[in-house]
Amino acid sequence: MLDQTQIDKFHREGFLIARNVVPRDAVQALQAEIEATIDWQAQMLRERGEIAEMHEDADFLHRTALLHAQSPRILDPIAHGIHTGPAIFNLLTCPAILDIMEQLLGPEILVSSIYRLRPKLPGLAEGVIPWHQDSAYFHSCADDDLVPTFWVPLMNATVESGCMEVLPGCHRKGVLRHYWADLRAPGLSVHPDHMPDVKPVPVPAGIGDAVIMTNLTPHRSTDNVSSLIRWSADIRFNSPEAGDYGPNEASFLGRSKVRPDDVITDWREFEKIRANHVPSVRIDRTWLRHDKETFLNPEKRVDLAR
Ligand SMILES: O=C(O)CCC(=O)C(=O)O
Repeated sequence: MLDQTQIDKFHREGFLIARNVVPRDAVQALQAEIEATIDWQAQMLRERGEIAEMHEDADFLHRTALLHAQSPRILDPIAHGIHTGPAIFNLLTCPAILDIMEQLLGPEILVSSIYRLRPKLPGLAEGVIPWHQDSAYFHSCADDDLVPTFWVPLMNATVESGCMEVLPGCHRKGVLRHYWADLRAPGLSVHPDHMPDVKPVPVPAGIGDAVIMTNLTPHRSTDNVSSLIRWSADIRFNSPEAGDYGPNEASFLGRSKVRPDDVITDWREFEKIRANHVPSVRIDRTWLRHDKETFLNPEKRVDLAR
């Protein structure tokens, strides 16, 4: 649980580093589930001749990078919210996390459709995430609602390995203008002419910690210049009032006083909900591509900084 000082700081600055709030066994179980998924994918890729060396002795912080050097498809089963399983479900519904969300959102809690596992591989340009607000990716129905991100490091995330960086206090500025930056992995970036003039704050975090941010908090993560994979999970929550802001994937009820029978308690049910989801709305935002956008000072474009 958060104390009142932490809650006040979260609302004032738009982010909070909460220490020792994620049970370590939940993190360890997710690490093991990811390792098993990567191993299964590696075996499949070896059978297809795409991977020659399995690197079975390499650990969680190294193996995926060694396999990725042979085939980028090693990441397919964990990319873009595809991964389901008991450990990710247990993290998404972890009582200690939902208790904190209840403090921020009240008793009706949807586990957001948008959750991601992120292996930021050492030196890989695709892992660089430019300054953005999560709302820039969302349907605008949630612009006035709080959709906290709970960013959970699955290792000791340092500045060197590319931890989160935030712009404090800027969540009060509404949705800033973004554009589709020309990076190796397509990503939205705050338009440089609309970038708040605020000093960035790096937020290193270790196992058990969480970085909690609002959907309007500008944040980014830079290069991983360490030799370790920076593993993290970003999971989100909202009250039902926020509407279907991430219609491409399925959300589910994580806690409820009004509809307790509809709360999902079994990971297999969660897996079915994710697999059977049919998008019903289209995201209503249209940001310009880097080649169509205009810039007062083109040198500040992040896509030129590759
Ligand atoms: O983990 C990262 O590097 C980026 C995470 C992020 O942008 C997010 O959680 O919205």
